[in-house]
Amino acid sequence: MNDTIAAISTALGEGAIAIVRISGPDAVSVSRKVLARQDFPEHGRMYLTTLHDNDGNIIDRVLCVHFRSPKSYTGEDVVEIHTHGGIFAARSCLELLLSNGARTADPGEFTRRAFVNGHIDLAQAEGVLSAITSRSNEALKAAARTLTGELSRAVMKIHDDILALQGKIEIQLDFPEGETLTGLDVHGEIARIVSSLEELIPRCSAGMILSHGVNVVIAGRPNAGKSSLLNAILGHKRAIVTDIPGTTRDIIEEAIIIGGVPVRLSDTAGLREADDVIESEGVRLALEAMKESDICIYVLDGSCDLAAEDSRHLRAIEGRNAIIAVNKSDLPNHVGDIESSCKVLHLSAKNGEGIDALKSAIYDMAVKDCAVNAGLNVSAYQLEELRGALRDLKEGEKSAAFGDDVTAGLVGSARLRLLRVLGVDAGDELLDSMFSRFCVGK
Ligand SMILES: Nc1nc2c(ncn2[C@@H]2O[C@H](COP(=O)(O)OP(=O)(O)O)[C@@H](O)[C@H]2O)c(=O)[nH]1
Ligand SMILES: [Mg+2]
Repeated sequence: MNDTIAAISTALGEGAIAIVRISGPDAVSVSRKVLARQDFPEHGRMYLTTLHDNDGNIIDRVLCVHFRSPKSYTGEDVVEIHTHGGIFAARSCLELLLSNGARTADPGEFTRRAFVNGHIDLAQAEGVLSAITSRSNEALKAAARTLTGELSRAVMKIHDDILALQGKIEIQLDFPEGETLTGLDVHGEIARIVSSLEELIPRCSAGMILSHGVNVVIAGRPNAGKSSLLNAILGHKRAIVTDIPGTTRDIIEEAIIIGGVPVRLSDTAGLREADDVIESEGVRLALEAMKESDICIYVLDGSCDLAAEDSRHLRAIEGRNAIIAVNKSDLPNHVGDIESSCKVLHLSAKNGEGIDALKSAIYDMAVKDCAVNAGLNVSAYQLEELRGALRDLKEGEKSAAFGDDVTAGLVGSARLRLLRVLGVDAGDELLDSMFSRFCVGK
């Protein structure tokens, strides 16, 4: 980490400005080689100057700013050069910096350096990534909470409570048989820690949903009105609707935000024994998509009798996250009562009746017990560690009456898991996988 890295930190394309960022011990000296102005840098002050190539030709008029170590994003000396937008100015600037001693930054390397230098922990790094990738206001708020340290503080507080408890258990272990530390209630203390974790984990699951969205698949027999339903949910015509069965053969995917939750909606080919190869491939894909969905909306044509094939699919979705949409409520009902433990909604894709109720049902099913309005971002790895810590503590709670080695071991294991959520002692492999998810320049 004693080299100096550079990258374009803004998206490439036409725009007012582009920012090239340089970080490392030679950030200032390398920048000076490509800038006319030599009298900077005062910390945090913007300078107007020109960028020139190695032959002295002026390339662009730019602004530059220096953040002196350790008061910078990475903790190192950082220079930012603000060129004009578009592709060429920023790219020329970067190439000049590279030809004067800087190296191209890897994806997420600025943030990785911020982490290694102790400016942020791994939970905050996840928040940074989520802020960049957020697709809704709710997701952005979760990212802001996380990157400003709300999750880190909550995890640290639980960690400290465990540490204090561990100390007490250890004293207890040194006591002679039969004697107990006065006022020590291991069981009660673990229970309190368990409930803090039980409050925190749904917030993290919510963050996961806000970041990754949910995969909702619309399935059903031909002509049930699946494509009409997709269009009705989206509020515009996306899929072709006809009265010819077998119109939709491929999977049509569209993104929509419902109550701040990003939803990927897929319309699929109607489920039937198809005799042409294209349609039967469509049916195969539809069945696969149904299986992999987070939520399945099974559409029935309410104006027809229930087909044997429908009964079979309804049985298959029992117990799953599924909504049965009895469509064509504008026509007389022929399908009768649907016996299922899944939620059944009567609606009309044609006149819009019941569509809002369907969206609410999708939202409720997606967020279930998650605290979406208080979401926090974690990676799958971090969420697994938090859940593991909860498991350890619950196990520890069982043996707590004895206040013995077993309890001490479990409580200790939970504490280490919490440290891993923050990235303490994280190995290169974990950091590689974490930061490779970032873009270059962040
Ligand atoms: N009356 C009525 N007709 C509908 C409704 N939804 C779809 N349809 C009609 O049913 C036929 C099949 O619709 P489509 O969306 O293509 O069904 P898919 O094969 O399941 O995708 C078309 O003629 C639609 O106009 C509805 O709610 N009410
Ligand atoms: Mg269709």
